[in-house]
Amino acid sequence: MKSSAWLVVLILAVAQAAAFAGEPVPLVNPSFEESAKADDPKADLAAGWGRWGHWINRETGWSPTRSGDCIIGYHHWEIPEKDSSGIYQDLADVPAGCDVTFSVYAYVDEKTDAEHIELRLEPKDGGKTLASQRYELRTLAPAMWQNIEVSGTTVEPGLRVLIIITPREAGPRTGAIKFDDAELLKK
Ligand SMILES: [Ca+2]
Repeated sequence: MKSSAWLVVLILAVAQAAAFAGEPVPLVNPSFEESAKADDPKADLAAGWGRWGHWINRETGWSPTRSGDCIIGYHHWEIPEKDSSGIYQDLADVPAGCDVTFSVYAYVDEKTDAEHIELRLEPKDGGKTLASQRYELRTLAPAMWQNIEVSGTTVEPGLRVLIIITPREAGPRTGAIKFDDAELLKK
């Protein structure tokens, strides 16, 4: 094949990859480096993110991180109850009828026996689930950063993205899960 033909093939492949990848929608503080408290850089709440439940904290001293110095750490071994914990962010600048993919990197520590991680899409400010993807902990390889994602389509303008962890049904519970580098893409 002539070199110009190879170039055409390469351009088409790159264009296809770009179309598949989608267009980034900026998240606030996707790597969790920014504290929610201006006077406390080590605050356990990340700027731009809401949260609920037990022991899901921004951590400034855990390792490994995937990027930067901070992550979200889920302290499964310290969870006293069986209800879920999670974080979420609302985005105004996503149009109605938009195909989106939300992803984050998760690192499951060895011997973590939580039930599952759910990534969910809801309307902005919450409401009926638009899409949900559940990852059973036992199906995730331990001790490595891996990308997990959920895809869906908005109905109204705006979007809420959520990361939800369900602990083991009954204690004692072991292990921890780290999260870093969230991303939102739209088509
Ligand atoms: Ca980070």
